[in-house]
Amino acid sequence: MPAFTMDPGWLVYDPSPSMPSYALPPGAVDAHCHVFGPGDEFAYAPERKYTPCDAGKAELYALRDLLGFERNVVVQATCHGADNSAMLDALRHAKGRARGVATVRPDVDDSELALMHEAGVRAVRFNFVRRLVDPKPDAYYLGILERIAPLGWHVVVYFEAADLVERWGLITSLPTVVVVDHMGRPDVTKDVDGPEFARFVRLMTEHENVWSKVTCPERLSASGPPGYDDVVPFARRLVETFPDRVLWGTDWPHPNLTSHMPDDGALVDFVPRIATSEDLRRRLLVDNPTRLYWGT
Ligand code: 0GY
Repeated sequence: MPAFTMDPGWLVYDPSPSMPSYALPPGAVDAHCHVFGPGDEFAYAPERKYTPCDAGKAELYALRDLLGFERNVVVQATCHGADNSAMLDALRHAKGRARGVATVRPDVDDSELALMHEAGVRAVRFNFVRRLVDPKPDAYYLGILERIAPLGWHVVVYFEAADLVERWGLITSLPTVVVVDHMGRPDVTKDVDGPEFARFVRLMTEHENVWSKVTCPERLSASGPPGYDDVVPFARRLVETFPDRVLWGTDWPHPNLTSHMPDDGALVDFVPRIATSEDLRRRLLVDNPTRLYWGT
């Protein structure tokens, strides 16, 4: 018997994705992906809101090689809470080809932070999405910020469009680079020029430390596969307006999808539709993540 049983109805990642038609440039980084367990080796957190399928480092790095990425940024998933063991183990087996984004609590030991840095962690994630975590007061996040300041780490934030209004003060007060997951989860059935997305664009315009991942068409789209056409104008707007502050990643193994599981090869083929020149694609896939996570 496995230690954990995935949630009923959980959609498992595609075990045999297609080869993308788009050939990724040398040095391309998958800047948003996760590892789940395996649960027998790295237990899922008692406070988790979901139990996923196991999806470990071997499968992640096989996907990296198949799609043509050179590096990964492995983001701590909420099913592991603040126990970063699976993510750190993935980094330690990547031979320098992976960096990490951790979840920590304000009382984390300095020695633990130092070990994480050595393994390749360069950021913490503040997650405000209520179906994934129980919300905490702003002071909690500011406590974490104090702890990571000596390490020079940045902050990755995950919120839904409505949370941006509530957390605007906190998010705009962060003194580090702030990377927003999945464009702040816009409602892509609304107008790209409407007030909701304008608020997000204003965040990035007024705060030059704010970056965005132009990720997850499969999660944001109402029109669905294969084209995820409704997501294109949103992602393209950010890529063209902020070409030096955007990142892209697969989001493998795609937690909590309910309608369909994407083909990761087809997701790579989405990139040329949102970054329409070779220069924009090189900045999105190579230059920006390499500068932010490898410092070069
Ligand atoms: C994502 C999105 C989700 C989940 C998590 O850490 C997580 O559990 O990030 C989601 O359910 O929207 O970025 O993988």
